[in-house]
Amino acid sequence: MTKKALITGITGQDGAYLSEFLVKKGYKVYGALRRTSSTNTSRLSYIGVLGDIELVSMDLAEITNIQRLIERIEPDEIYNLAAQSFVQTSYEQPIFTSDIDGIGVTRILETVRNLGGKPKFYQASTSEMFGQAQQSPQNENTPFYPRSPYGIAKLYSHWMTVNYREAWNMFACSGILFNHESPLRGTEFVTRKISQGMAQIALKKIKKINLGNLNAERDWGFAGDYVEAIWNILQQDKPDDFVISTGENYSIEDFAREAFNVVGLDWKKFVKSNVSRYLRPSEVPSLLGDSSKAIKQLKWKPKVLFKDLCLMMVESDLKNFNLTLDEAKKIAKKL
Ligand code: NAP
Ligand code: G4F
Repeated sequence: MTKKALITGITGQDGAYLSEFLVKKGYKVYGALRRTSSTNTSRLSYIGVLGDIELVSMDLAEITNIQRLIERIEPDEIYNLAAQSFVQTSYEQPIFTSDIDGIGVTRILETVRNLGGKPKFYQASTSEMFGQAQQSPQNENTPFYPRSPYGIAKLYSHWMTVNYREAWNMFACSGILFNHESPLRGTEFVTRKISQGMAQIALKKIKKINLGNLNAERDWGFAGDYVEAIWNILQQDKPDDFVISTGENYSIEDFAREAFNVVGLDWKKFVKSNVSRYLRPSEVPSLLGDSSKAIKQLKWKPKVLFKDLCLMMVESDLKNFNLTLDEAKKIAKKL
């Protein structure tokens, strides 16, 4: 029988990659999006799945909406990817972030519980929960120390997911995913800001990219690899939580160097650092994941690592401006 999956946050980066993955596996995919003033299904079109999924309306702020939708669809699996996912914004909108990223998850969990706990549930937990990391690398047993309203809201929903599993015997799991990027990454996140900015510099549209703290380190993987792990987590015999990461970390400076290097430019000439509006009130200095459990139990491992990820993102952003890598390299020689 065809399996039914409900993906919240369908318009986001992971929503696009996960829906592509599930459609290929033969799932009937329902993609939940919230009402906005203009349609924002561009990632789904870009990846070519818009026609293969059914879009449904759902906002994590509204429990009646969540209940009606889940009752009607009767999904086998729910992937909760919806969130206010930008850490910087969570300092400006801590209450909204807590409501959507924290209580919003409880709204889904309560709905599933009230319906007899049938659909399997995946929660998009995050390495941001490790925050001021208490040990390195971080695994499933590392104590949490979130440093942002986003990280704190996500920690609440992480523990709620654990609690519904233990208290109500639900198949509720979390993937503790480290940063994962792609050509579909939001342009406010640092990797995409750099790859897109670099393409704009090559086209002489801008002269510099303004960034914040270049010393922070992240364990960056490719979103296309990570959605495979997400699906795998719900296919296990027992519900559990897994750290998903590459096991390598690099600084923001490393990313800028590598991205500019792709076209032969020296990043130092084109990046302004420590721009105050991009500095975090409480920074997460370094994240590095240990995915031994996922490698062993899920038989999962990342395929795209740092250098290839940089190249993929730079090439894609150049292409968005109708530039090939060779053309960009020629232009770069004159900059
Ligand atoms: P993203 O691109 O920012 O997508 C977030 C999605 O959530 C969007 O579809 C957004 O809709 C939706 N959303 C926001 N508020 C909502 C609300 N009130 N009701 C319903 N939907 C709402 O994020 P992503 O990178 O794909 O990440 C997916 C999930 O994984 C998020 O929960 C994120 O926190 C988590 N995560 C991400 C990473 C990472 O490195 N990417 C790492 C760990 C965990 P709009 O398009 O309408 O804004
Ligand atoms: O790209 P970022 O905004 O990602 P951040 O804060 O690590 O959060 C992302 O990963 C989390 C997983 O750990 C997810 F849960 C979350 O949803 C999101 O996807 O910033 C990365 C680092 C930070 O240390 C930031 O201070 O880059 C530093 N940075 C330096 N200059 C900048 C900038 N970040 C942004 N966004 N913009 C800058 O100009």
